Amino acid sequence: MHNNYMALKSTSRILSLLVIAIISIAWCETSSVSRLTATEEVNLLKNGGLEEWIPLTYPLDMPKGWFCHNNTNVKKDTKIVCEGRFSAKMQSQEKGSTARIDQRIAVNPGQKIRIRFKYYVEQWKTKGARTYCYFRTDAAEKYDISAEDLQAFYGKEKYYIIRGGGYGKTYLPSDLNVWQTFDETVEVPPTAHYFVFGVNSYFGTTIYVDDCWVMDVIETTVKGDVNGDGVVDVADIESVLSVMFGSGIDGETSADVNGDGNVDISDVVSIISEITNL
Ligand SMILES: [Ca+2]
Ligand SMILES: [Ca+2]
Ligand SMILES: [Ca+2]
Repeated sequence: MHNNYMALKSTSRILSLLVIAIISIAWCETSSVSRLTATEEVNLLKNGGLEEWIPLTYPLDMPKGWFCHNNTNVKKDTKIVCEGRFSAKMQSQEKGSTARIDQRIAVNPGQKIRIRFKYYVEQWKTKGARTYCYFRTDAAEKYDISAEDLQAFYGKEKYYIIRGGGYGKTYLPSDLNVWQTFDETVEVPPTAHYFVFGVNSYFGTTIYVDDCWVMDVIETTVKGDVNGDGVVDVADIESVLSVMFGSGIDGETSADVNGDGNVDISDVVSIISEITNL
């Protein structure tokens, strides 16, 4: 008699949970919390839009906050501009020095940084142009992390984000007369505390650079996103139910949405309140 009573109680509990779950799913079917995993759009570069120029003797203006390897090769341009009023025209001489702009920022080992800038190739000669960035253990030039160490850390393909034209490309693509976007994300290597963002133009190549960003990539976990797809919706309720009723999912710890150590109907309620903002 006692056993029957316990079985009945257990069955009715499961049935009531199922009823709650079905109601929950029906209620949330059309709602979701949008993706919150985001890249924080704060530019770590100063004057990334190349809008501020320090007037020297014409035509030797300098972009504020930037270092120019040879400022006769880098000029403020008002005609071929992607963003704002000005861009940097980088015109290396055919038998002269590389045109280069660069800027150093502080970073931390393990930090993920997104490098994004716009470029426009007007003339392409021999080697063309590429990113040429450094990581430094210290602010001083002599503490550069070597190309060999960077290649070992990133692997060859990814290394070209730092010295090249992006993932797998040794130089920027040579398509002429169109603004293009470089947009890649890399991890800061261990021991690196400074990153130098730089672009080089070689041997008679003329490119324009504008709208330069280096961003700290912040990956946030979203409360209630049990299946980890970046969205809180009915699929997450189903994931919690899978854990509750034994079939399981990958990474079951995330099913404990309210963090009380158990995976139960209260976690479903927590997801519902995330979705409905209650
Ligand atoms: Ca600009
Ligand atoms: Ca989800
Ligand atoms: Ca819980």
